[in-house]
Amino acid sequence: MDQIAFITGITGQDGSYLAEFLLDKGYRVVGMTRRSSTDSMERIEHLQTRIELLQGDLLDQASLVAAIQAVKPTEIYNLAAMSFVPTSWNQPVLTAEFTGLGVTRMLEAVRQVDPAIKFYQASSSEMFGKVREVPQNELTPFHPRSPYGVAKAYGHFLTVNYRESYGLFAVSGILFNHESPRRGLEFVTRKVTDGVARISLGLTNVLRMGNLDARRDWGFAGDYVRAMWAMLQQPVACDYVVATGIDHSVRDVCQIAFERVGLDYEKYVVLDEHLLRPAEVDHLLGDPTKARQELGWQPTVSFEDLICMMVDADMERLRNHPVRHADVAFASAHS
Ligand code: NDP
Ligand code: GDR
Repeated sequence: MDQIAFITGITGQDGSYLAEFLLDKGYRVVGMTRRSSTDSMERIEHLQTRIELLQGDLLDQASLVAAIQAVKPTEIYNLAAMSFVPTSWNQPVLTAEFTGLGVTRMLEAVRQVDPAIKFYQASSSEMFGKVREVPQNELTPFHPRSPYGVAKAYGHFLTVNYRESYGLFAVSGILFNHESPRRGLEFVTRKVTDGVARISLGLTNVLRMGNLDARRDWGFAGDYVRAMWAMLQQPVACDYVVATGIDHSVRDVCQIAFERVGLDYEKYVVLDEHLLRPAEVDHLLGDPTKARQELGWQPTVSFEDLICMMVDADMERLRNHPVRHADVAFASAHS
């Protein structure tokens, strides 16, 4: 049978890598995009002739049902969400609608159209929040620390519940932070690598940061999409933690990124208290043993290589394109 993948959130970081990966595997790939007055196709521009796009929105049940009816996918990857943690405090209701209830709408659409469709839900290490144990595995209890984390926990349990209630092949991938040159500019790794490139090119001389002591388990997004696919190829649906098993601090990100261009981060990084979060997740470290054993999954890019890859890509981008000063203002005001 032909394999057809339907990806929500295809214009995001993970959607673009997943689309590339599935195309290489011979899938027909259809992505869902929401209507916008501006173009958000930057990450999938190079795939435009190989993928198909359909309009739909996680807030609109009928649009989801219609899209799934039209595409008849064998697999659905639900990657769409409001994914930036700080915004979830400013827009908690909308975050719950997109990131939480959006999962219910997708699962209901699957049930209504064809319960044989395999379903992947993009869950998050943010569900562990104020962690109960280190490292975190599939059995670690959740204690989310932001409206985003709470919404993701709802989506996770709903996915498990639809599997148990209706026998759907529905899996929840509990992914730890993963980054790339396509990461949104407001997330910490990309904010630092973009800031380093701007400083190195003489476009600015300061990088305002929040909590430098927060620790995360960071990997490369291109590796993580392989795990999403592998979960849907298992004989039995279940949930997996995907992580490198190695943690670093935000300070480490700064140090490595600045060193890449021969600079000392301490001369440029300034603490901005406005960037501290109402409730912080201090330390996330994943235990990917189950993914390694059952999916045969392993990361291929080290933390150091990831940060250097991102610095190099931002240097290249900013050298080649005229700088929009609005970008700088936006980044420092909002992230
Ligand atoms: P991005 O923020 O890069 O992409 C989010 C995507 O969701 C975009 O394509 C966006 O579309 C789409 N979207 C947002 N709201 C809606 C809506 N109402 N209807 C339809 N589409 C919508 O996220 P990532 O690629 O980094 O992450 C993918 C998923 O994985 C997310 O669910 C995220 O929460 C989760 N996750 C991510 C991790 C990471 O480290 N990257 C770790 C763990 C989980 P548009 O372009 O129009 O804005
Ligand atoms: P996170 O990612 O909240 O873990 O969520 P982010 O990169 O935003 O923050 C990581 C840590 O860095 C600290 N930090 C800063 N963060 C940002 N954005 N900007 C700053 O200036 C800054 N200074 C310090 C934060 O306090 C935090 O501790 C990401 C998202 O992709 C989610 O969608 C996903 O679910 C989780 O990863 C796993």
